[in-house]
Order: sequence, then C-alpha cells, then structure tokens
Amino acid sequence: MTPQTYNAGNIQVLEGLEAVRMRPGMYIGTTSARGLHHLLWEIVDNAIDEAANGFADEVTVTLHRDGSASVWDNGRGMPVDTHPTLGIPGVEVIFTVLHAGGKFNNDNYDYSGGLHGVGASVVNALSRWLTVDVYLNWTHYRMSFTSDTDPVTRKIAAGKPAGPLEVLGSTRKKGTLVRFLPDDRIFEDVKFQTETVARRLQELAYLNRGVRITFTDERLADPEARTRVFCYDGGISDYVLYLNAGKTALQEDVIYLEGRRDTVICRAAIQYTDGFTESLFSYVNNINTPEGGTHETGFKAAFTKCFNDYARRAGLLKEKDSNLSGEDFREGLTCVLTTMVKNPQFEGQTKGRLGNSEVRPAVEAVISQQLTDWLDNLKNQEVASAIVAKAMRAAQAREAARKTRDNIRKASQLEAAPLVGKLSSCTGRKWEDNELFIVEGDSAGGSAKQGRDRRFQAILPLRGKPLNVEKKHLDQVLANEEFRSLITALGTGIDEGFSLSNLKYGKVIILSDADQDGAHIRAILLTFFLRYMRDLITGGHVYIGMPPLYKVQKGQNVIYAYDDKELAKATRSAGKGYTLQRYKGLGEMNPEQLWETTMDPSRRKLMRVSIEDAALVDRLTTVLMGDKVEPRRDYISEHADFNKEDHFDEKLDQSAASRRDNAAAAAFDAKFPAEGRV
Ligand code: 1YM
Repeated sequence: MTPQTYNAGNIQVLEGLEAVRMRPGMYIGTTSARGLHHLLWEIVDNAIDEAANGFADEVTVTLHRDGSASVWDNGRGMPVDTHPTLGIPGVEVIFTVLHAGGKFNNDNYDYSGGLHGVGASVVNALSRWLTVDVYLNWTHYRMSFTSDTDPVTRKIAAGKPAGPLEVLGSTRKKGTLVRFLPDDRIFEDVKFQTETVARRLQELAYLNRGVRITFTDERLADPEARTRVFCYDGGISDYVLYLNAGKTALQEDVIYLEGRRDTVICRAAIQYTDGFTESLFSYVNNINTPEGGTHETGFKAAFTKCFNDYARRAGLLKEKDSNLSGEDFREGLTCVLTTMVKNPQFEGQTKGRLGNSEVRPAVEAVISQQLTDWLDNLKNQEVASAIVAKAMRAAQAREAARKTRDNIRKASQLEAAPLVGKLSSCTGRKWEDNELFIVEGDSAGGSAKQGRDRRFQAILPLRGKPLNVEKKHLDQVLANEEFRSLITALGTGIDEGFSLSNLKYGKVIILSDADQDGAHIRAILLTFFLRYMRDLITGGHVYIGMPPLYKVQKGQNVIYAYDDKELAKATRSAGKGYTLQRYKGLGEMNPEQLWETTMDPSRRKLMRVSIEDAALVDRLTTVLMGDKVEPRRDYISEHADFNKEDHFDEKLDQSAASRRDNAAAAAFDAKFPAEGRV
C-alpha cells in the first residue's frame, strides 16, 4: 500500500470495519497461522517505524497467557488530539478508520513498512478486543475497542469503541502500548508461535541497529526461557557474522557500506567465506525481498564493476584478460543489503521483488562510491586481493564445470547413456505422475525395484554416502558418479543449467534408513538440492519417504507403526500375545513389505520438503553440514530436546520428530518442515 496524506479533502474512504470481517483475506491474505501473525507484525511494524525514524529505541513484545499479544514502544505516542474533520481523537481514527493506516503526516514518517501497512484498524477489526495506552505529555490515555456481540441488537460489533478516550492520570512514561486478542471467530488457530515471533523480532533487531527488542512469552512454563532480548549495536554487520557462524571467513571484519542518494538510503554488510555459495539477503523498509528487484540489480552492477576496475588497477587482471563475471565475485559472499525507499512498489507472485526504477541507480551510486573508497584504502589491500584471487579461481572452476555439464547434457540426451545404468526407470509417459525413489543401499534398492509399481515408480539406488556438497566446487560435485546419475536421471541439468521444465518426475522421494547414517544421507541430498536445484524444492517436488519403525503382528493381523505414539496405539489395540519387530533399516523389509508400508501411494507416508525462511535455512545448512565442529555442537546441544514443540516449525510432523536419531539431521529437517501425508 502506498502511504497517504490525510486532509479534509481526501477522507472519504470511510468503509466500515465490517468489510474487513466479511473478507479478512482481502486485508491480511489468509486466516491461517500466517494471517494471525500478520496482525502482530502490523503493530510491531508501527513500533519499529517509530524507532527507525529516530523517535524510539525500545520495543517490547509480549505474548500473554490469555492469548492476547501486546506491543510497546517508547516513542512519541500516538496522537490523541481531535482530528480536524472527523472530530474524534487521533487514536480512534487510527483504529477505526480503514485505510487510515498510512500515517497522518507523510513528512514525519519517511519510510514505513509498505507491505504490512494495511493499518492498525485491520488489527482492531479482527480482534475480540483491543486496547491502546498512550503515554504523551506526561499523561496516560487509554482507549478500548471491542468486537463483542451487542446484547440488544445481537449484531457483532467490528472494532467499535467501548467508551471514550480516557485520561487515567499522569505519567513519566512515553510511548504507545497496544494489546489485542485475535478473534477466534475469524482465525482458524489463534495461538501465536513462539519461534515464529522470536525469529521475526531478531531479524528486525538486526535490521534496526541499536533498537532494543524485548520479547516475553508469558505462556512458557520455564521462567528462564520466557524473556529474550534482541539488540545489536553492529546492526546488519552483526547479522552477517551470525549468518556466517560455522563458515570460515576470508576476512575478520565485515565490510560495511552506507549512503544516501535523494530519498533512497542504502546499507550493505559484506563478508567473504571460503565457501562457494552466494548468500545475498535483501530488504526494503525492513521487509525481506527474496525475489530481489531494482535494489539488488543496482548492488550487483556496482559490485562487479568496482571489483573488475580494482583488479585492473592493481594489475591482477592483465590487459588481455577478460573481465570476471558478477557470479565469480559473489562466490562465497555473504551479504545483507537493506534499503529504505519512499513508496516502495512490491511486485511478483509473492510481492517479494522491489519494482521502483529510481532505486537501481541510487543503490548503484552509493555502493560504487563506498566500495571504491574501501578498495583504495591501503589497509584493505590484503583482503581485496584475496577476494580477487578467489574470484579468479571461481572463474576457472566455472569453466571446468561448464564443460562437464555439457557432457552430462549430451549424455542424458542419449537414452541408453551409461550414467543412468543404475537407474531402473518406469514406463509411464506422464512426468507429473512419475516418481523417482532415491534409495539408500543396494539391498534396499533391490527390494524397491521388485516391490514398486513400475508403471510410474523409478528407483535409483545410492551406494554408500554421497559426497557432502557443502564444501565442494561444482566441478567436484559433477565429478561424483552418484550425483551424475542423479542429475541425469532427473533430466533437469544443474545450477545455472537447471531447468525445471525438463524434470522427468513429479515427485523425487528420498528413502533412507531411520538411523544416523540415513539421516546424514538425507541431509546431504537435501543440501545438494538446496544448493544446486533449489527450484526443485520450492516447486514442491522433493519428498522424504517414511518407512515404518515397527511391525506389530498378532496372528494374521499386521499393523505398521511409524512412530512411538502409533506403536503404543497398535500394541494397545492388539492386546496380549502380539509380536513386535523393530525395523532398523529398509533392507530388513522384503519387497512386498516395502511396497505396502513405504511405496504404495494409498498407504505410505511422505513428507514434502519446503523452504520457509531462506536466511535461516542457509545458516542452518552451513552450521549443520559445514566443516566447523563447534557451532554444530553448540546448535545441537541447544536444540537437543526434539520433542519440545517450540523448537520446531509449526508444520513439523510430530511423527517425524520422534523418529529422529541423528540430532544434526533432525535440526536440519526442522527447517524443511513436513506437510504430512501425501
Ligand atoms: C505499539 C505500536 O503504533 N507507535 C506509534 C505510532 C504512531 C506514532 C508514534 C506517531 C506518528 C506521528 C505523530 C506521525 C502513529 N501510527 C499511526 C498509524 N506503536 C505505535 N508511535 N505522532 C506519533 O506520523 O506524524 C499514526 S500515528 F496510523 F500508523 F497507526
């Protein structure tokens, strides 16, 4: 939404809050858990805006035991004086007039959320009740709103004032406190998720240097765990260090660039690692832009040009050499780029891309100037030439990989290519219906081959552990036979050459044992998909097969149990005199059993892999799959209790949680949450 300026002339959009309750989806997208949290982000954004504009430095967010949430900031306090045309207090306008979300006066608030900016009134409309306390001019004001049913008319009110603005007394406090209870007649689920809230607040604390965000979840039993404080004096530089925990940095310090062109403010924090992936996280007005946009384009253009120019100035690139590509310079780069933009326009399917054309040249100018200064600074020479040397190696590796890739493409064009020798393909012609099972071990592979329905199920057995790609260059990955078979079987190509439209299977199903090794193999395969075939995951094609853990048999009657809960149920229903078998691996099942329990679409259990939060997944992948032991150990001991729901995404299938033997892979799985039976 674009911020609007309010004056007598343009206040006609007085649609009632009833409209919001009639069609909540139009205002907050959905009434699922996501929509519920959207309410909270709305209020939090207003508090953060107040801080980002320099009026507040403290924000407190509390989840209360009665299901309500409250947000406080120590800013100026919402206006309480009477609105010139509406004749009611400012706070009342803010919470009862739709579209008054855009701030009163656009000059005070230069940069506000934009995406979440549907307004505090929407939060009020979708709450059972809402109260706002304003601490302003040494006076404590309060106003309450309600969506209760009117006892006389029997009609549901929609965020109506429960009374006039009250003066409660004098105070030394400053700021605004908003507390609300989401309406359970609107939302499917009214429970705020501790970790979802904590993650967003931590992100906001990184993005808004120095703002102290205190998060309290009063619902938690453990008093020690209730309160967390997020405050980073280093801002996005601290964010980059956090993302790089577990990676080996090429330089100790983070490169920090900041500047302003016209109304565009731009900040970037950069640190190189010895890894090979590019991690660029961009934001506009505190909102993540996973699809990039004009700010990223400007950044990348400046970045490539500055480094190429520098490489020539420093004599690292000779006259006959051609320029290095942007990707070469971004290999191993971790960067957080934030921009503040007036009237941001978000585009794309999920509104994740910035469209404002004026932002590209502005960011390009700021980064060019700042980065050139950094590169020309004598004390940075060592790091600068190390970065160029790394980019040159990247260029060589890319050239080598291109050749191998071409070879693989040629190979996969020939149906009888030797590389797919291990694959038992299926006969079905419709790719969407076809399934590729990647099976751990030759013996399980053999069972799967015999047990499958060959009309639509193909089997690719994996020998031993695949290569851990996290620390490998693409050409090394391509030299690995297991991965070559996989790439050829999928038909998609890889990395830059990846094309989802050539995919030969609608479902790619990882089938590994329910033990440490199996978990490790699964994690390695997921890392491979994440790094080199990301769209395969985001397109919803990657699944994890779930073999049963137990077989309970009594006479002819057989029940398979996929977790301990199901086992308890099965043994209870069997009564006395049953036999129990615990499956240690897929190899213990005969072809029929494997089909019945794990492969038959009408009976099996599959988890679909998804990427919820790219930054977090990236960090976790490095922590859990990278070569540094310490951060991994810390992470695992910190998250060791896998039955504690807080540590998991709301979507994580509980049956999956209890089958985990390997802690690292379990934590990894948690960030690729399950979506239940498919
Ligand atoms: C707990 C949430 O909303 N703080 C807050 C909000 C506002 C102001 C200060 C404010 C703005 C201005 C002048 C101005 C406002 N928000 C809105 C709206 N915290 C929280 N703190 N004085 C005070 O913009 O000129 C309007 S004012 F509409 F966005 F809600």
